[in-house]
Amino acid sequence: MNQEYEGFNSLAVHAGTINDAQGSAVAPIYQTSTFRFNDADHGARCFAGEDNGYIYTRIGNPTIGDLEHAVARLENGYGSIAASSGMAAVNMVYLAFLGQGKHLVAHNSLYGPSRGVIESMYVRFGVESTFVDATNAENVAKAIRPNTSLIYLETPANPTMGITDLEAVVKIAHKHQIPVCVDNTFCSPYLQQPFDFGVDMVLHSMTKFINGHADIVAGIVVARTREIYDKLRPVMVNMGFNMDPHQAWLTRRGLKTLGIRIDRAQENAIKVAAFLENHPKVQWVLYPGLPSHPQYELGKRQMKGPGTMISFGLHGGLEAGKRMMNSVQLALLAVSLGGIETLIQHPASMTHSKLSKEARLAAGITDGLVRLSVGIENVEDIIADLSQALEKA
Ligand code: LCS
Repeated sequence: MNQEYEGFNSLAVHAGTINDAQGSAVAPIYQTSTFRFNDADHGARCFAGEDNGYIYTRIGNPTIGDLEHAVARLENGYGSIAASSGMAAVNMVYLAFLGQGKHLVAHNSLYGPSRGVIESMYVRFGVESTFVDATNAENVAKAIRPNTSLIYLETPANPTMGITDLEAVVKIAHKHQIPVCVDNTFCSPYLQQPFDFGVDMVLHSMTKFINGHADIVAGIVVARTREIYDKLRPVMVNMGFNMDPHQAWLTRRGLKTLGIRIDRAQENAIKVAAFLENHPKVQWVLYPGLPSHPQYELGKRQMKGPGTMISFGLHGGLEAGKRMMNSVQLALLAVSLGGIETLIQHPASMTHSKLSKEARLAAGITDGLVRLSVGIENVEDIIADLSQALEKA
C-alpha cells in the first residue's frame, strides 16, 4: 500500500505488514531461533549495530518486529518492544527505571501483580514505593521524593475504574524530570492515546483487547522517544522477556479487528451498565460511560469512548455477588478481560487477592466488588444471562 493513510482501522489492518518475496497477504511466521549471516564480517556488523540484519530471536525477529511496528504506529510512539506477557512488559519498565535507592510513585489501584511485585520482590533490591490515589493529581505531587525515578499509572484502573488526569500528572512529573508510564490495557490505543497527554511510556497486556481472542498471553511497551526505547530494549533482551514468533503472529492477527471488536463490545457495555444501574439488587456501578462515575467528565475528555469494563456491587455484598457469579451461563466465570467473550470475576478473592486487605480497601477494592468484561455476544443474551443470575443473587 503506497498511499499514506491514517484511519485507525486501516492502520490496524495494514501497518507493518511484511512484504515477503512470495507476495503473501499475511506476514509469515518466522519460526526460527537464529539467522544465517552472509559472512563473518556481516555477523560482526549486525552485533555492532552497523547493519540491522536479524541475529537471534530473543534479540529480534521479523514476525515480532511486524507486530511492534503496528502497535507503535497505533499508539503514535517512537517504537515498541513486545514481551512474553503483560507482566514481562510491566517488569521491563520497572527494571529500566527502578533500582537500589530509587522510589516509585504509583496509583493505588493497579492490576494486583503490578503492585504486588514491587511490594514483595523489588523491595528486596532496595526499591522504595508509595501507592497513592492518583485520580487526585495532588496526591502524586505530594508523594514525589528526590529519589523518585518513575510514576506508574493505570487509567481506567483495574478494577476500580478510577480515571487519572494524565495531563495534570505529566505536568507535575516533568517538572521533576520523572518519566511517566501508563498501562493502557483497559482502553487499548483505540480508546485512549496517552502520548497525546505527554506521557513517556505506554504498556499493554496484549492478552486483552489487542489480541482479543483469549488464546494467548502477551505484552508490549511503547516508547515516546528513542532515548526511552534504548533504555527498555536491553531489558527485554537481557532478561529474556521476548515473545515467541507464533505468539506475535496470532497477536498481529487479533489486532486487525481491534476497532470493530471494541465498537461492538462497547455498544453492549453501555446497555449492560444502564441495565445494572437500574437493577434493584445492584447497589452501585462504576463505568466511565455513566454520569454517576466520579471522573465522568475527565473520562469524556481523555478517552474516545467509555470501554467495555464495568465494576459493580450488590446490596447483598460478597455473598450475593458469589451467588450471581455461580449462576451465569453465557458469561464465563474467569479472570482476564478484553476478549470477545463476556467474563465475570471477583477481584478481592482472585486477581487482587495477593494484596493485603488494608491495601485493597484503601484502593477501593472492596469485598463486594464484581468485575465484568463485556464481550461481543448479542446484548439481549448478555442481559438475559445477568438478569437470571441476579435473580439468584
Ligand atoms: N496490566 C493490566 C491492567 C492487567 O489487567 C493485566 C492482567 C496485566 C497488566 C498483566 O498482563 P498478563 O501478564 O496477564 O498478560 N490482568 C488480568 C486480569 O485482570 N485478570 O486476569 C489477568
